[in-house]
Amino acid sequence: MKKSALQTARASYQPKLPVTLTGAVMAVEGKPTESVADREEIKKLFPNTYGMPELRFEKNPNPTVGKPVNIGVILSGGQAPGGHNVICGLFDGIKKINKESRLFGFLMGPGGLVDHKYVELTADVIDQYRNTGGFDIIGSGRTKLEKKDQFDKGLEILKELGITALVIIGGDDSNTNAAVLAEYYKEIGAGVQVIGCPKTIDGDLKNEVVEASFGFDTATKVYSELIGNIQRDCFSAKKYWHFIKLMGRSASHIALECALQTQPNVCIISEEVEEKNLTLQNVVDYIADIVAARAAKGDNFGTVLIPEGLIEFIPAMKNLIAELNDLLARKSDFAAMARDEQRAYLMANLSQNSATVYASLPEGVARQLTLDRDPHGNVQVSLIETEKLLSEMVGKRLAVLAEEGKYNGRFSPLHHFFGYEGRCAAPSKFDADYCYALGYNAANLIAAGVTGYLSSLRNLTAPSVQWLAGGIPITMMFNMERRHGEMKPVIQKALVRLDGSPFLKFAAKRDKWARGAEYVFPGPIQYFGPAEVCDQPTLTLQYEHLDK
Ligand code: FBP
Repeated sequence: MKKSALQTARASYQPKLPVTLTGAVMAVEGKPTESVADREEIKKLFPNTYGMPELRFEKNPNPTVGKPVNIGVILSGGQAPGGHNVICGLFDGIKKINKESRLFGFLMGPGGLVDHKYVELTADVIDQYRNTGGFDIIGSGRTKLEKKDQFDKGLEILKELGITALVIIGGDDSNTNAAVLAEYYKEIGAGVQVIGCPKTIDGDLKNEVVEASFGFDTATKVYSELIGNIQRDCFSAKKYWHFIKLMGRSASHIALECALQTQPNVCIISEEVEEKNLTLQNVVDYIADIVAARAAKGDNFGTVLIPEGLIEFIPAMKNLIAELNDLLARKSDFAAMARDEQRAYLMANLSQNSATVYASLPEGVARQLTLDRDPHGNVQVSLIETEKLLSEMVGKRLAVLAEEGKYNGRFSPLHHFFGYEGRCAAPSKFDADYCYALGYNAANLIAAGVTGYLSSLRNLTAPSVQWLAGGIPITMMFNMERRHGEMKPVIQKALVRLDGSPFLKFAAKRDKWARGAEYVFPGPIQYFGPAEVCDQPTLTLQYEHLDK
C-alpha cells in the first residue's frame, strides 16, 4: 500500500514510555479495593476477582528473563485513534519479556474469538502499523462477549493456540465484559488471564482511577480543527449559521472539549439540558435568541455545537421515545399503514404530553422517530438529524420573533456531522505515546500474572516520561445498573459533571462567546515543532486535574 509522506515520517517515531517502563519492572500492591457502589452484590458476583489491590509498577533492581507467552488481542467497538499503537506496544512488551513470545489478533472484534478467526501478528505486520490511525490491523466489531457458551467457545481456540492471556481493547461495556470473562476463566481454572485497555473517543470511560480513554485527544483535535476552519469561513463570508453535530453517543464530553478549544457562539450540553429539565422548545428559544441578538448587530452568522445524544436527554423527548417504542412494538402492521393513518394512530394513543411534543416536531424528524429502529425495537436516536431538527425549529421561532418586531435578519443554516472524520485519524503525539504505553504496560500486567485488571497510566498532564504505570482491578469501577430490564454489574459511564472544571470554565465564558466572535482556530494536529503546539493534552484533561 502506498504511504503518504507523513505516514513514512511517523513510522519511525518511537513513542516515549514512562521512565519506569523503560527497564524491567516489579509490581507493587496497594490496598485492597472496593467497587464504587453496590459492594455486597458485586462481591457476590465476582468472588474470584473482587477486592484485588491496585498495582503500581516500579523499576526492578534484580530483573530475570521471563517465560515466552502466547497472547491474544481483540479490538472491540468503535474505532479510536491509537488502537494500532496499543497493539504495537503490547507486541514490543511481550517480546521484551521474552523474544519467543507470540501475539495473535482475533479478527473483527470479539466475534473473532468466538468464531475462531485470527491472525498471527509478526514483526513485519506490526511495523506497518506503528503510529497509524484506524483499527484495520485486525478490524473491530460490536459482538457482545457476555454468555458462557461464547466464553467456552473462545477458550477452545485459546487452548489450541496456547494463549494464556487475552487483551481486550474497548470502552465501558467491553471492559465490563472483560471483567466477567476474567472472573469466569478464573472460576473454572482456565489458565487464561484477561486484561483491559480503556478505549473510546467518547471520553466517557474515566473516573477516580482512570484519567482518560485513548482516542478522545486526537478525535477532539480533529473536530476542533474542522470547527475552527468553519468559524474562519463564517467570519470571512458572514452569511451562514453552521449547525454542527458531534459524535459522542450519550455524553457531551466531545462537544464540551471542542467548545473549549474553539469558542463557538453556542454549545449545548445534554447533561445540563436534563438537569434543568429543559424542553426542546427551551433549547430552540435559547439558540434563536442568540441568533436574533447577533442579527441586531448585523452579524447574521455563527456556530452551534450539538452533542449527538442530545435528544435522549430532553426529558419530554425521552418520554415520547419510550412511548413510541411501546406503541410500535404492539402494532405489528404499523410499517404497512399509510403515513396519515400512522400519524392518526400515534396521536390517538400517545399520552397528551407526548402527543403535543410529537405534533411540534418537523415532519421529517417525526417520521425518523417511527421508522428507524434497531433489532431490539428501539429508536436509533443517533440517526436522527438533530442539527437539522434544531435549525428548522430555530427558523420557525425566528419567524415568530420577526412578526413581533424582535428580529430583523437573514438566517441561512448549514449542517454538519463530525464523527467518522476523527475516529481513524493518525494519533496525536499524546495518543501515540499513551496507546503505546497502555499496550506495553498490559504486557507487564500479564507478566505479573494478574487477571481482571485494566492497564493504567496516570499523571497524564505531565510529559509521558513522568506518567505512572500500573493496573486497576476492573471490579473496582463497578456499580449495579438496570440494563434491558435486569440489574447488571457494569462500569459506571462518566457523563459531563456540571460541577466539574471543564463545564464551569465553559459556562463562565459562553455568554461572551455568544455575543462576540471570540473564535479560536486550533489548526491541524502537529507532530513536528514546539511543545506548546505538539504536546498539549486536551483542555478537559488539564481542567480536570485542577479538580484533583
Ligand atoms: P465506542 O463507545 O464503541 O468507542 O464507540 C464510539 C462511537 O464513535 C460513538 O461516538 C458513536 O455513537 C458510535 O461509536 C457509532 O458507532 P457505529 O459507527 O458502530 O454506528
